[in-house]
Amino acid sequence: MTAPTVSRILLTGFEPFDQDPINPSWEVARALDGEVIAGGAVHALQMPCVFGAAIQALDEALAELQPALVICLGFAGGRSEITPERVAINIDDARIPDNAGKQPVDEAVVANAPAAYFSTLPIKAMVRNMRDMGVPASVSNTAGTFVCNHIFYALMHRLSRRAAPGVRGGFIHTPVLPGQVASQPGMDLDLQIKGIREAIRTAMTVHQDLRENAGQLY
Ligand code: PCA
Repeated sequence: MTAPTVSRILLTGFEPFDQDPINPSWEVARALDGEVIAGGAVHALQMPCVFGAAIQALDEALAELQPALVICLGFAGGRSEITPERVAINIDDARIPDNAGKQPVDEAVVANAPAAYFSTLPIKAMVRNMRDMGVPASVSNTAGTFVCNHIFYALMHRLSRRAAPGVRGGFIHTPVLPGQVASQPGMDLDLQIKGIREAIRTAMTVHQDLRENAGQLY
């Protein structure tokens, strides 16, 4: 008898940056490493917070794993909810240097490529399902212009060109942990892990996203 096939899910998180000793996005990814969620085995990968090098790490993981689903996580200081990102833009504009001291200003992530890509994850269903289980979540319409948007754009560019059709991917920002930023309450790591597990389960099982208002006036 042949063993049932388990597809692979690539789940990335970032190393700490900007003098923060911890990056919650990696803590969440590594906690889920090895779990099987809706028939997909999670492979966690820590990404360098470095322009260019992060894309290289992503490319190597895509080639090696041939995942059926790719979700990149990053930390968003200042946010208190889990925020699936709607759109990646083709620009690097760094307010602070990355971990290698690089600080690009108004450079394309990929030269001569489209201005933007939408996430192909069911972002509204993910938010709905996370909220339904008590995890604060909302759709975000900007992933910024630092290394997170950089890797999100590179991922979507690659997936749009891949020979294997139907590989879905996108990016989710994770919020601050309690105590990480003095002025913010933060979200417990366990709750963040629960939310991302549900987001992955949703991405594995919901093929048509909800048509539900998640717009913003500004
Ligand atoms: N957050 C940064 C880069 C790495 C991370 O975890 C960002 O939002 O761009």
